[in-house]
Parts: sequence; structure tokens; C-alpha cells
Amino acid sequence: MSATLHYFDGRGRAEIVRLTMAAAKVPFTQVDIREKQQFEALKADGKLVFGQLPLVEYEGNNLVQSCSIVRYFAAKGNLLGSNEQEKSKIDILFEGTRDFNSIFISYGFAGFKEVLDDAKKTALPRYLPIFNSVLLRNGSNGHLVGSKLSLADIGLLEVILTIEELLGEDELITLL
Ligand SMILES: N[C@@H](CCC(=O)N[C@@H](CS)C(=O)NCC(=O)O)C(=O)O
Repeated sequence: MSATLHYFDGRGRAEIVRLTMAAAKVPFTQVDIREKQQFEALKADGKLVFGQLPLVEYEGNNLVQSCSIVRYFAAKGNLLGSNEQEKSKIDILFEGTRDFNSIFISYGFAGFKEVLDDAKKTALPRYLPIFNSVLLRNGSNGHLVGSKLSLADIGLLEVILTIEELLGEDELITLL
């Protein structure tokens, strides 16, 4: 069954939802919220528990809170680990990717240069070496945990794609 994602025009807090639904092979369509009336209509319908987006309508449920939505679809796609130890590692690393990503959330609104300058001083030197060493310790299969794609990889992918867009591939490679 197809899902419907409602969000503003941009990555924001919906990109991780998009990536996870794609990885879980859940087909979805998107409704871009461009007008205030569209947002108000969703609130008036009682679909937004906290009056915020993203919202995913799926099988009669109104799913909100981006990380909850992501865990819901990650469970469907078997992306949360195959045993308790893997599940815990994946959850810890996924939370780390959320901390890492949080510095970029505002880049659609704040100036690109400000976000990038801040990231170069703080988030990039802090998080890139950590994720790099976790990847190296896990071997050469390119996954953070175990030997298959998990929510932790998807979380990291989201941040790397954003950094690549801001910095360009050449400069990103020099940081790794
Ligand atoms: N913890 C929530 C935060 C959601 C959130 O802050 N949504 C923003 C857009 S990124 C929003 O809907 N803002 C409008 C408002 O709060 O009125 C999540 O991760 O989904």
C-alpha cells in the first residue's frame, strides 16, 4: 500500500523519512505544503498531534514525529538489526546521526555560508572521524553495523548527502 508524505518543500525533517521509506520499499507520494491554508487544513482535520510536519498517511494511520515515522518504516523494512546487540548499536548510531544532522536542519532558512562555517568548525571535525572509524572497525562492507543496510547507514547517508551538496564532492573527500 502506498503512503502519502506531507511536508514543506525541502529536506528538513522529511528527508530521513523519504530515505527510509525508499529503503523499506514502501511506495509513497508527496504533497508539498506551500500555502498556509494547506497546513491549517491538516491541523483542522486533527491529523497533526503536535501541529507539526512531517505527516505520513499510511494504512489509515496519521504518523507524525519524524524519528517515530522512520522507526515504523525501518521495522517494516527490517532495517533495525537482527539481534538485541545489533539493535542497540544501530539505535545509538542512528541517534548520533540525528545529532550530526541537527546542525544542517536550518540550512534552508539560515544562510548557507553561516551553516557551513559553523559545521566546519564544530560538527564535521567532531562526527566525521567517529563515523569513519566505526565504518573501518566494522570491516570493509560499507555498513556501520553488521553486514547489511540499517537505519544507522540511512541516517549517515542523509548527512553525507547534505554535506556533499553544501561543500561539493571534492572538498568532502578531503575531510574523510
Ligand atoms: N520533533 C518533530 C519536530 C517537527 C517540526 O519541528 N516540524 C516543523 C517543520 S521542520 C513544523 O511543522 N513547524 C511548524 C510549526 O511548528 O508550526 C519531528 O521530528 O517531526
